[in-house]
Amino acid sequence: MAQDLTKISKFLALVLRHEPSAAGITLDPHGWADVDALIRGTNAHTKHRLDRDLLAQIVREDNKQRYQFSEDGTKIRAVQGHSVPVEVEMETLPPPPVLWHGTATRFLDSILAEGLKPMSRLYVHLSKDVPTAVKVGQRHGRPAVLRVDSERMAQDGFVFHRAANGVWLTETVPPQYLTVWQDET
Ligand code: HQG
Repeated sequence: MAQDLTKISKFLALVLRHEPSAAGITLDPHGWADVDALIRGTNAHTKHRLDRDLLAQIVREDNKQRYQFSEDGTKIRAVQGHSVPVEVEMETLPPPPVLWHGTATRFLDSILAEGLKPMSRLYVHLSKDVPTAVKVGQRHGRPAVLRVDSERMAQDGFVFHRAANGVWLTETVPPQYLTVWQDET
């Protein structure tokens, strides 16, 4: 994706997950923003120039499929990653036996003591494979990967959701379900 599209996409993530007021808009209880209001607000509040075609291109080409349009195309939302309290409808389903969480090495002591917490977001985000978790961890510093015993968590009654883009979400992961993953290859 071209550089300016990436910048607009980052702005959309901010607006649709964390700070709708940055575009002078509000989200409905399910996280939806009105497409016309978002375009108008982005053009009024920022240097970005957004129109329907560009927005559609960003949604289509986003490398993590972070956004979705409503069926009639009048609304848009982020499929996961929110810090604002919205209820995005998601599948609740049994997780794969193992999931992964990428973090930075400097957080490990705290995570192994307290478990994984959602921090500023609504959920703890889990990856379906190690390479994805490594990339997530690299965003924070020197990466470390935790193995999550999601099978045992599910047996113990923890609930998992899968966002429309395949990211797994759960409210918290207590430390007894975590082990630090070591690359043995
Ligand atoms: C850490 C990106 C200390 C946690 C990614 C993480 C993901 C703790 C950081 C999505 C802790 C929060 C989410 C504890 C958790 N003590 N640190 N008890 N519990 N942490 O960014 O999972 O590109 O909110 O390990 O790909 O890194 O934005 O969460 O390092 O899917 O679409 O606190 O965001 O996707 O950081 O990333 P974040 P995350 P996008």
